[in-house]
Amino acid sequence: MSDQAVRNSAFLKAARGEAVPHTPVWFMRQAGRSLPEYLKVREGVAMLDACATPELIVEITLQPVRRYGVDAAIFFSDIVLPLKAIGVDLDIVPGVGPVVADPVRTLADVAAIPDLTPEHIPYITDAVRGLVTELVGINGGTPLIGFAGAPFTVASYLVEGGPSKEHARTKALMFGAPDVWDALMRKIAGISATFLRTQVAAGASAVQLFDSWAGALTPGDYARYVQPHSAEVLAAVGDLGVPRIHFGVGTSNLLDLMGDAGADVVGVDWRTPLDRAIPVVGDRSVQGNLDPTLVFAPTEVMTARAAEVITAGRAARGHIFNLGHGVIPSTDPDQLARLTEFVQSYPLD
Ligand code: 1CP
Repeated sequence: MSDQAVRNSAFLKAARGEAVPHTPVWFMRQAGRSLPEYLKVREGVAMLDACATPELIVEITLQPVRRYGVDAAIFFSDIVLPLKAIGVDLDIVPGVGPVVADPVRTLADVAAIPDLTPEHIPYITDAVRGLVTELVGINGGTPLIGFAGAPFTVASYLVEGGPSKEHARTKALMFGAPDVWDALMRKIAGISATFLRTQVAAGASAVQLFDSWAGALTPGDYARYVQPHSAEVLAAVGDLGVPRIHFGVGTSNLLDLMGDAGADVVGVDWRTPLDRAIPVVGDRSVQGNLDPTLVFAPTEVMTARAAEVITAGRAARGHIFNLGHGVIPSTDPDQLARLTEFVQSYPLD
């Protein structure tokens, strides 16, 4: 078992578009509230404190790998962790999400946000190193996915001050104050790029850029106000030789642009059938996209739908099975175990 084994894992092969021994599978938010072992280690520990404690990061990241034998681990952290690390006054409020004390609205607000350096996040480097050492010995070598928030999605939390449905203030800034918008997006792009580079430098084998809320945009606005900045983040890790996954929710009209931003793999949510997504993303791999609520259906209904996803994924350059968005906290872990087993043992042709 070695780095070579990790490089030859089904997950990385699919990401590179090479032949795979089985369809690789992992789940967005595979660590977290659906797991009793997660709830146990998080008892009395605030989310952002957990994200700054290497032993907890390692343990929580490994929990779903041990339980399900998924084909990749995703680093346990949050898209707002880098902001916290540079001193932005924010918290992750249970049941709500990230809440920012002083929302960013002006050029002076943007100028007051420091750039991120690896020295701000030594616990990230330590945790990635610890994880990579452990993961090399799990299931013949399991890759670690590093991640960051894309500029638009992170900007939404900074500008709104918390979770938002409409992203109205964010888009008002984008439309009404393009100079402030541009400065903010450049600032976040630099922060996300450093966050990704730090994880890869410490041993992460792939990265995922989460632009969860990009689906709020028209293709024209995405291309003009957002894509160049996400492209900057993806380009910043282009020399590191790791596959880049680019994911958003409700992005059926943006999949080509998200691919063109510099992705090797385009993440697709469950609303867009893969047979529609694949011609749009062209010569890239795809990741997705079972409706996350199908785990609440009878097992044979869930697996029948998973089979459809796998079959449709065959037309892509490479396919990584996932849910169309994160694991819903009330998900039964035993259903995810059955789903993992089903995907990994599904005949190749
Ligand atoms: O106390 C808790 O358990 C809080 C719940 C929680 C968890 C488990 C939050 C708060 N973040 C996380 C971890 C997390 N966040 C991971 C690693 C876990 C894994 O994937 O196994 C990742 C990749 C994220 C990324 C993240 N955070 C995204 C992008 C992914 C997505 O789901 O679209 C987003 C949008 C966030 C913001 C955020 N953090 C937490 C919540 C509840 C939210 C969403 C709030 C909202 O609806 O706006």
